[in-house]
Amino acid sequence: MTMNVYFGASIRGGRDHVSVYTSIQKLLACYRHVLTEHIGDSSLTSYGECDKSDIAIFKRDVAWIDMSDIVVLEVTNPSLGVGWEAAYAQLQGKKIVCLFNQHLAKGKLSAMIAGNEGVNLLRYQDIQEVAAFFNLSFR
Ligand code: 6IA
Repeated sequence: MTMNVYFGASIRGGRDHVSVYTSIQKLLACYRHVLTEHIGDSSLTSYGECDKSDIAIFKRDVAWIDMSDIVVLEVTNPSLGVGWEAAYAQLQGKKIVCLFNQHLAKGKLSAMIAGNEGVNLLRYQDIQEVAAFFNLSFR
């Protein structure tokens, strides 16, 4: 059976790290079906995907989290939506991986992620570390 991954990262919180999201999404696709292909799409700006209402986006994303076997969140750029997704996924009992890039971060990671024992947190310096982590976790 195909295993689904929900990959979340900042959208309205800012798209500065979109190239990192694209790389992570490509890595994830080697192991799982990625439900959220728009996250690494460099053409999606913080105004993007205007053809869908916020209500439609919310309902679709909640349904995708419900369908996922694992939720992977890139949390370097603070995002209200990603924080909400982490809390929802945790309450649903999903396995959660959070990725925090120590080079790109402008501040400290929220204690609600950093201090959360229900989250598998990888503090990484470069994409090779993420690749090695996925290789170990998803094989
Ligand atoms: O608060 P943020 O926008 O940074 O929240 C980002 C998170 O919420 C991502 O992990 C997404 O899964 C979800 N999300 C937020 N906006 C969207 C969206 N279109 N499409 C899909 N997922 C979304 C937003 C378009 C909008 C900028 C007009």
